Amino acid sequence: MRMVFRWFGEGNDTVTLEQIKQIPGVEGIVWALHDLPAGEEWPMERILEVKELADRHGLNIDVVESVNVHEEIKLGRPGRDKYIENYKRTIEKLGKVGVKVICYNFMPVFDWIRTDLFKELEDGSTAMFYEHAKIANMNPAELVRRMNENPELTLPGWEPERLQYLSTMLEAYKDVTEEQLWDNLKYFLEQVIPVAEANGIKMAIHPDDPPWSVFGLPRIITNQENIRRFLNLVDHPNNCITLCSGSLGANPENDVAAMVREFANRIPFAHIRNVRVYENGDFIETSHRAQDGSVDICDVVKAFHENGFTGYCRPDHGRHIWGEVSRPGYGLYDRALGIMYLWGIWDSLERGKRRNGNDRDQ
Ligand code: DNO
Ligand code: MN
Repeated sequence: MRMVFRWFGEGNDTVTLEQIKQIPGVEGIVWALHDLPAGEEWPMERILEVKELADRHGLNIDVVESVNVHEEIKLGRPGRDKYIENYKRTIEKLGKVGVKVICYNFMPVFDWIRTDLFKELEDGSTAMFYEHAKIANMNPAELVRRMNENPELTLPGWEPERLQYLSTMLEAYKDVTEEQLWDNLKYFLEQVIPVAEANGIKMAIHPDDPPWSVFGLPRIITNQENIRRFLNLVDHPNNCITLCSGSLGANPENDVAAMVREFANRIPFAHIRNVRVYENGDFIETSHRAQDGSVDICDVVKAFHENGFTGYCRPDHGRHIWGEVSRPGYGLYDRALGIMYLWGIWDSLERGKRRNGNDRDQ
């Protein structure tokens, strides 16, 4: 298991590269050019800037998250070919500087959705929270109207430029079925996977978060069966997934460890974090510890270990603790604690394996 840490870039993150380097066992940053709009080809000078900075701190840049997919591609519109060409050029450039994994997602319009970014917990820490009824009862058209009148009603994680096009986008997706989204994903993969292979890169799709349809928009990377279907769309070793235990774990029907066991050879990158899921469908992001949430993190790590996992792993989100002020979910403290928990499980499994091996030798 190779530990990496998401970093949003100079001037765009409260965490420094010096701090990241001091977390035990962290070897690289998970990065992107966050200011570039989806669909644009990434300039080589900008990529090299990040590489030089990371090199100077002894960190690698092997994992990129995300090269975002333009909506025209997800919508399957004729304009998509131009954006797919740009995507291919970006893959080639990233391959040249040694990137090994590109994480992306195929969620229409929105990335992850939460209703509260700083929900207070009993111990005074705060975490990201999803209130099921709030989203389920929201009519998107009504929502857009209210948000336009009242910008503070905006839901967290919604980028301003997306908000602007929100009504147009919701309208555009009105007739896009799940089956069409599958077709559009296949079309995209058939073009980019050969380029990824030629450049030594694994494309790793991130599951939908939460893993169900929101605002009537189709969502397809949601459960074990659909991930199986995804991997068979283009059955190729470079067509892979990012296994995110927190996203998939928000649906209690998802057995995350079972997914690790089934898809092990197609998981080059893992996000390991915990969520506490309530009966009414609400969920909150908790500490990584198995006892604190609904996902059996010990079993998830064990499943990776059993399969000799040599891919990259990051702790994904954390709570906000000890008074730290950071971007939601991306503080230093709780993610660093999460890493130490993951290493604790991993290292004891490694010791156990070695001990058993020695026993057999004697
Ligand atoms: C949620 C996060 C996501 C992820 C993107 C990847 O679990 O990891 O925001 O970064 O969906 O494209
Ligand atoms: Mn994730």
